[in-house]
Amino acid sequence: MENTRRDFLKTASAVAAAGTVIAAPLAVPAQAAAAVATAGAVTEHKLPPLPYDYNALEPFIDAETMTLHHDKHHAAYVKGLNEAETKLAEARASGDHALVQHWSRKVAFNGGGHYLHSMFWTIMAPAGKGGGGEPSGPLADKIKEDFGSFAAFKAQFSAAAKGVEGSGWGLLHHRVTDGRLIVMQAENQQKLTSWDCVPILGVDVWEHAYYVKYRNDRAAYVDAWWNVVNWEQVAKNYMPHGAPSA
Ligand code: MN3
Repeated sequence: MENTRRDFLKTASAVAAAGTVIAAPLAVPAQAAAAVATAGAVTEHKLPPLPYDYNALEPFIDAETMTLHHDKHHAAYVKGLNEAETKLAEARASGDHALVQHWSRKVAFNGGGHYLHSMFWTIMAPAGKGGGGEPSGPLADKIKEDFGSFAAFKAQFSAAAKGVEGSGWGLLHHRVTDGRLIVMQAENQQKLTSWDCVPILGVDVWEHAYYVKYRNDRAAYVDAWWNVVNWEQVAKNYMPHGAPSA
């Protein structure tokens, strides 16, 4: 115990000493630059490939929409997230707190976009080849328990998705605090979130998700979208969290 404490103190003083040296910019500029880079280390996010062809979800979601949505829109969120995290690290390192707030907002928006789109591609599959139908197993049981029936869940989820004000998402969450499944809306990519909720299913209701084929008829798009829901993947998204222990 005493040794550990002594080692810690020794390490701490070594760090303090190193900090003193690094703080002298003219003496060791290379180390100073390295210290800043370490403090702001960021992960590079990458656009995940679509798990199927662009036209695989036809006729319910058209190839042109899928191409633009994945290659342009999702790619822009990934780019925006990488930029925002880099700028945020720079703002923190320079102590510019006004910019910390600005880039934090950009991280939340673009990070939300990257996360939700990454999930969105995987919870869809070609109709009749993994897409459509109803869930089975523990997820089906839980939907019945929390909503009364699959039809009741579907009606509630559809209403939430169709009713999003402006751009956003209809989402099915697993609430980790009590294990319940709940339907919520999200505005943009990150607003109206609840901290104890993990999304396991979502439908993008931004106009870019449906306007090419469905024009202004969001309701028709949402109704058609059920034909390509990949329930096997949704069940996988649900299972890691599991039911809370009684
Ligand atoms: Mn989108």
